[in-house]
Amino acid sequence: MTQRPHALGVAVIGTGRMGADHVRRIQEVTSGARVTAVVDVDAERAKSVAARVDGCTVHTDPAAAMASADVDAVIVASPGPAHEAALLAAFEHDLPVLCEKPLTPDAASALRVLQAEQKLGRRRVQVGFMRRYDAEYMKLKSLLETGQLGRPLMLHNRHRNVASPPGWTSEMLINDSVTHEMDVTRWLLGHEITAVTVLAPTPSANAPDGIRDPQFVVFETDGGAIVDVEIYVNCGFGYQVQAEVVCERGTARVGDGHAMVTNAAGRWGGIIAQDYIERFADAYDREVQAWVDATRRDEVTGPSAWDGYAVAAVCEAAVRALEEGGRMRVELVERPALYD
Ligand code: NAD
Ligand code: ISE
Repeated sequence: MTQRPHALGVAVIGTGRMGADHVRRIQEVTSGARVTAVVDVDAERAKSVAARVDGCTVHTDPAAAMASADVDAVIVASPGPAHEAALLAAFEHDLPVLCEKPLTPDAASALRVLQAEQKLGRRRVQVGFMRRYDAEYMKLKSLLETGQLGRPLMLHNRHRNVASPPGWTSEMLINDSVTHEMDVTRWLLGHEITAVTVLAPTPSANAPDGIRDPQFVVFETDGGAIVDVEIYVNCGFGYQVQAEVVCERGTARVGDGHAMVTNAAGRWGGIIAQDYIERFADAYDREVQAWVDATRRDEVTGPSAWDGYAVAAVCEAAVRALEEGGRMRVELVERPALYD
């Protein structure tokens, strides 16, 4: 197996919350890579992130960074609507990409990316569905693959955030948050999601005006499983992501966060993480290292553009189910051979 002898030069596009964290990660945690360029439409933000990295150039145009001789690969961490342009530019420069979720915000644009990647004739994109790199989710996947528990019948998920950022809408609970459970369902069970129903109780008093929070989302899969997701993005008390698979001969559950339990003063308890950066720190580290290692071997592994497209299609059906009520079928194009 051949591997590039030099460290991978990475351009990070978007230097907000995730982008800045990926820059830190590559510089301080990841081996075999260094950040050579950062890009942000907000030049001041990009400059302040680049100031922490020796020799890093600053750009406001992703294509200019991609044309640099010391850029071998790209991390896209701009908002979802900017992903398609960045991905197509990376394809033109024949650069491998780690693209934060979502691949793109809707199925039509995701399909355009899928078609452009097929024209290249090889995979170029890994999508940032980082739960696949979380130690607990990986154990759960391995257990299901042994078949010991029998066929999965149901998957229960809880996804809670402390508070939604300003400007959130009811659709974003699906498009921004439940996307992770869509990917987890497809990956853990190895099924496609075929239909979606969304129910919403009277909104929590914590929810900003007009936001339908929490929501209860139900998937049906082509493997005959039923999956439910409680999404509650203004729960106030912590960041919690839990999953329990119910199989024919047993159940398995992850995400209880019982790394340390204290007993004192007549009480027992632990600490709840407050955000995804804390809860999934190890998963992001593993995800980026896996991407760097594969890229240096000239391979692409992990969640593919097909996975990004399939999730975008489920999101569209789920948003229709939220808006119109009832059960919506998910329509997918035929899976191209490149993603078999
Ligand atoms: P953010 O708003 O904090 O940062 C986005 C940055 O991109 C901003 O600095 C903005 O100025 C910049 N930007 C906007 N348009 C751009 C363009 N066309 N080119 C270059 N830069 C541009 O957002 P964030 O929370 O860091 O989210 C970024 C991405 O990461 C999104 O796709 C989001 O869904 C994803 N995300 C993933 C996770 C996860 O758990 N995997 C968590 C949070 C966010
Ligand atoms: C955010 O964009 C993420 O991807 C987080 O993992 C998720 O928990 C959160 O709800 C989203 O807003």
